[in-house]
Amino acid sequence: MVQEKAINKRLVVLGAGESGTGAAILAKEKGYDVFVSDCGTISAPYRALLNQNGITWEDGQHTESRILDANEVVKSPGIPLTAPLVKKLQAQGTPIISEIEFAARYTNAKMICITGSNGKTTTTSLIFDILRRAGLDVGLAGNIGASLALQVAHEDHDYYVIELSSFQLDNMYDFRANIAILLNITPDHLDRYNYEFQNYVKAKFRITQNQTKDDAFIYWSGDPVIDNEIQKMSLGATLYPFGKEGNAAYIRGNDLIVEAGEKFKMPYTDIAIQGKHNQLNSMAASIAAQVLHIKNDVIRESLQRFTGVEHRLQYVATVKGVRYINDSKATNVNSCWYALEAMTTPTVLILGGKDKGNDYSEIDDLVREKCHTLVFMGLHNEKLREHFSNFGLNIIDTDNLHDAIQGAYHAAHEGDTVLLSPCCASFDLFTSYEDRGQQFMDAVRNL
Ligand code: UMA
Ligand code: ADP
Repeated sequence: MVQEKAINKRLVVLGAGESGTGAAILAKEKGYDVFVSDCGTISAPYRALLNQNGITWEDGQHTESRILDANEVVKSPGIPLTAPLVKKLQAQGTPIISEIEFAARYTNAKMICITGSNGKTTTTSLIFDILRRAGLDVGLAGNIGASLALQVAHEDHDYYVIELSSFQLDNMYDFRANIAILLNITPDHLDRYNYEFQNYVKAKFRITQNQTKDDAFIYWSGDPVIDNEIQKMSLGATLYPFGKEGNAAYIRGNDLIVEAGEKFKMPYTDIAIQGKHNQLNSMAASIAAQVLHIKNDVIRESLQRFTGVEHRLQYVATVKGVRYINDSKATNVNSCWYALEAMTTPTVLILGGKDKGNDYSEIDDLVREKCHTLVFMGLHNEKLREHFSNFGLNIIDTDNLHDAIQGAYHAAHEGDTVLLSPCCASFDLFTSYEDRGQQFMDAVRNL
């Protein structure tokens, strides 16, 4: 643990959402002179928390003179590195760190960190479930919703299972993950990385920085991007690849096999979360558990009982013989690929939203194989139209959820599946992917 001398140190926190508010509260507790600045409107619960803790804040603006005077800045992950103020801070050499980096200075907990383009939340939640079942004192933190900083301030745990986004990793320097998991890397968030995939790849690999041989790096060996990057690097951690026979975890015949500790075997059909992607997530989680010396019986029980997280290939209802599936969290093309891959009936696919620089060709083959109808749901469907119009499929072009669901409902036949797996962010029509998923489920239940 690095214990900084905080007294009189001027710390500015940029952004007062979940991340920034948590960082500010921890900083105040540790004796920093804290100032929080948010250019939007700070929401009422966070404002109340800041006030309760006697923290000075502003919203509706970033007062530059005060911010540029900081000794150190904690930046919320939603603020891009290209923001003019961030560039000014960088130019004058002010250290800018993420809330996770800051919080980690004040805990001795073991850190189990999960990143990847897809599967982070599922794998993080599954590992959390295993650790809790094993009776460990564990917190769930990071990109999954709850800030690490607030937990460290209020209820420090022995272990943290932390979902890390590339945005959080961008500003991490001294942080060391005891267990780092890299699930996969496919294009996402390219708008934040100057449309250079390699910049995004590098951000993901920051999860391995500072690791030593006492730490574990668990990664999918079947991912060509990860494989290529590993060839170029010298990694300090003990490596636990998964996915191929002979790795620390793999599928042989009908069995999931894990060999990072005492050999563990179970039929993969007994895993509660289904689909090839969830087999991979289960491998990563099981290796992490074995590295932590958790008993195989506990791992088995968790894999059998953990039923997944909302908005990820979530069954909603069957209406007139048609199954409706909510995969609203599929906010990039690769996650939609796995959703389509898991479909076992003819499919009506609802997709569209805020495009993040998508290349839809990745799903071409599966769309041709599984879908008879595509429903576009977004304010800017031009790219979808251009890409899919010559596939010879039934295309329904909409700009709202009501029309999209009605279109899907009339196009689907008994025995089909209607799948919401949008490939895109939700912000053109909805406030979040949760809002999109919830509205979809409500509408389906009202059909
Ligand atoms: N803001 C500024 N200045 C700016 C831009 C924004 O002050 O130039 C302010 C906004 O007005 C707002 C605040 O910053 O009040 C929001 O900060 P934020 O967007 O970083 O959001 P937080 O509530 O702090 O949540 C963040 C993560 N959000 C993002 O990365 C966008 C949460 O991940 C995370 O759970 C939380 O920290 C705690 O770690 C959410 C997410 O959407 C789930 N993540 C992305 C994803 O999964 O795709 C990466
Ligand atoms: P993340 O937190 O990385 O966004 P989630 O677990 O929330 O990951 O899943 C997001 C989407 O990706 C869902 O549509 C889910 O079905 C799909 N998914 C889950 N795991 C994987 C994986 N290992 N590879 C590809 N897609 C996945």
